[in-house]
Amino acid sequence: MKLLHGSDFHVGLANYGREVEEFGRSFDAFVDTAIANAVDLAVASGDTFHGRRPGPKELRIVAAATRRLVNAKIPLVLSTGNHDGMATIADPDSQTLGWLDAMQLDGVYVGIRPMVIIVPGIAAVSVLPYAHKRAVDDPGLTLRERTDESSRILEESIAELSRRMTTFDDIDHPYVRLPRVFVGHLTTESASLGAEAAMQMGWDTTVDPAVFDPFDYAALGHIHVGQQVSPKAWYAGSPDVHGFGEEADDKRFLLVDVERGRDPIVTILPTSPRPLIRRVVSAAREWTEVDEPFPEGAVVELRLRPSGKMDARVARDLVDAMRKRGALFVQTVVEEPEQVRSRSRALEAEAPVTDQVDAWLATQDAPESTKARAREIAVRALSVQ
Ligand SMILES: [Mn+2]
Repeated sequence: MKLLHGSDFHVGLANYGREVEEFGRSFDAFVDTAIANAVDLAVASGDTFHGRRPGPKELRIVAAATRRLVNAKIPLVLSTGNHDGMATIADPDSQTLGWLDAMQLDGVYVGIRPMVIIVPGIAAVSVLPYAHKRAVDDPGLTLRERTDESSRILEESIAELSRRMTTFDDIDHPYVRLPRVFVGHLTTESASLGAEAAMQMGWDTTVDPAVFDPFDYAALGHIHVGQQVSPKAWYAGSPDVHGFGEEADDKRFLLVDVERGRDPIVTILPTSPRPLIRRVVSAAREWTEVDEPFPEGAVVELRLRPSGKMDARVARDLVDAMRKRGALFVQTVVEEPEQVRSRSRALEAEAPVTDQVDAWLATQDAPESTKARAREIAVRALSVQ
């Protein structure tokens, strides 16, 4: 069985001069790729929409693309993400994708609650909607205990879904040969986070990726850096570059060959996100100098690093020159001397997560034992966007 796995489309996001349609084109490309590869199943692992109240353009884009999959007779399974989940916690009627579920389109399965979906002749699919950690908010527990407790509940929910599938193990069961697929939007303990995500420190529930071992493939969403986290579990990542710090990440869909009882065979299909590039113009150079060419339509972050007072007109000329060379959008950042000094600090986006946590803890006034414990929790519970 061949499936196409995409995730974190964020249709509705429009930043750096980009239109809503741009992120929509990635969802269209996902459908085109599914049809071109004649897959048996398409899987979108959450955050299809960027917001819980998608506007008419976003709805139209997703509805039209979904219709094309229906016409091509390719089943589609969607899970919900943190961006397009319930508007009200614990109220399934407030699910962003509720309208799509209500339409009951042939072969379109929306995971607005935990469920095992039988896609006839293709796969048995366990879907787990995004589980918000606030759903486990026992005020009697410490933050550490709450984080552990929500991880335990999440792992138990996944184990329960895989247990439900063990009823198919009987050799005479009609579903015994069906590949078992998991679809969900969550963080795993071993995943490396995106540069942007690493800067947004917070608390998020994490699961041990070993919990996916009973499945033949786990199609994960939430972390925007595409990666494999266990023999069975992969993040497709976002097909678009959302912001600076992730401009060097490879963006992709995953074409996956899944059979019952063996590890998945995954082929990475690169997407074509709009290039985001950084250009630093330092005081050591002439202000008017923009000698490096960049791709047509690029979003450019122009970092000005003046040693003295900067002439605003010169900065404007630089932006104009970049636009003439084909930049879609130029964001100007003037680095203050303090920022220039801070560049060497570990809080640089390129630094490993542990260094960033250490750098932050170094600024905190707390006993070393508390810091050590905070470090341990922070490193394993770093949240993502
Ligand atoms: Mn996302």
